[in-house]
Amino acid sequence: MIDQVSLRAKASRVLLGNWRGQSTVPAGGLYPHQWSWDSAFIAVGLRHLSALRAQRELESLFGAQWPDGRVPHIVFDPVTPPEAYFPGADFWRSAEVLGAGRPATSGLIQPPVHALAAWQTFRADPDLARRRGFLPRLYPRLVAWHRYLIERRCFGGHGLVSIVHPWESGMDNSPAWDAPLSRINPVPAGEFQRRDLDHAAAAERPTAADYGRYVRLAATYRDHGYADSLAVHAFAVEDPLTNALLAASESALADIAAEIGADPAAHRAAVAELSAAMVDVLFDEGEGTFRSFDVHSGQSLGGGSVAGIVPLVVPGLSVADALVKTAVGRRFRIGETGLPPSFDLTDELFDANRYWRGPVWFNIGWLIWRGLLLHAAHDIADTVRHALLSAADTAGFREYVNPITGQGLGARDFSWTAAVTVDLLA
Ligand code: 2M8
Repeated sequence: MIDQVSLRAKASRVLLGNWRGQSTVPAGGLYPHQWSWDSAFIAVGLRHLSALRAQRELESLFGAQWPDGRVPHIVFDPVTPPEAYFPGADFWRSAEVLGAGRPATSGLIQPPVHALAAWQTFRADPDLARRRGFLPRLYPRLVAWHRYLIERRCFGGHGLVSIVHPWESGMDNSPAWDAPLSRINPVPAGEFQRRDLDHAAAAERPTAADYGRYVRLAATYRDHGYADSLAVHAFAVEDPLTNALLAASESALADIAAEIGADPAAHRAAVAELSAAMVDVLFDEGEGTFRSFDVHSGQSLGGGSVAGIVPLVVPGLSVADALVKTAVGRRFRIGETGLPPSFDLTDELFDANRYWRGPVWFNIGWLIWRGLLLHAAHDIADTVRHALLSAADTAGFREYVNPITGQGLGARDFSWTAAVTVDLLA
């Protein structure tokens, strides 16, 4: 039996403890800056504790938006020592592109869940949001963000967004990226110094070879002035998670547009177009899941990634029933455990402890919970909700947990784990 009052108090302590004045760090030691999609999930939880802070969380992130519309995946905290995180601001050198006087950021992106978070944040306290002009100020920025994705990142000619680095997927070392990553020549481990291993066990993090490839891809992008073209990007993948969150966020943008007196029609049309393209290009009917598409090789990737069932968050998705079936089937077993593993439990690449190669992540669990509710799978959604709350409680708001034993892994006092807990309890 979960003690809901005490769990909410504990989660609130974590979330408020990671607040740094304008935004929230994912975890004090391992991630001492602001991360893009973390801030969106954090706002969803924070809105129940302080609607003002939740609005600020998103405003500070969009304050670092680039003129081309991209929302950077990391906004660096200027008072945190440079050696606290690798690759830091001195690696990305955003000022060389943006000029001085702007926040130092990375040049990559992360999944576009922000409009969804902005709409949820608005709904927590509409009066405050209206008084502060929260949505009228954020809406054009959200539109510019989505426009960047659609206009600058559609490399495959399918009307779908490509990610150009595993870090952009948010699921950094997912087995889904093994094939396209294997073509990248890693930077030798001696040429940079990882900082993550100061805070987390090596067996729970990406390997040295993965990191060498991450650094190569990021340095190449940087050295081309963050220009988006297939000639620059050796890694270009249409990922179902990114595209599904864009579609769900376009649906939220329609609600936001209607609230502020703008025309929601284009956003509704975008939801329909994105979801049709996803089903057309990425859906694997035989497996009942979405796969990524590797733009360079023309191959489908990663049928075992949980990213393939996250499109449940897209309103009106035509293949939702098939996804629910896959979610409860032997590969993910969500109906029994309530805890979605990040990778197919039956696949030989499944690794119960290693980061995005098997462990359960609370933001993904939250998205699937929402998707199940959206498609009227209420009982399964309830199983997921209970399991997430109990896992967060037992493990103590860890970054991720082993899907078989429930053992807590990665960072402690992790912000989005706490944020999702607060939202699930609301
Ligand atoms: C992880 O990624 C960062 C790089 O962006 C890292 O490993 O250093 C991922 O889990 C990502 O999804 C998350 O946003 C970030 C911060 O929590 O950490």
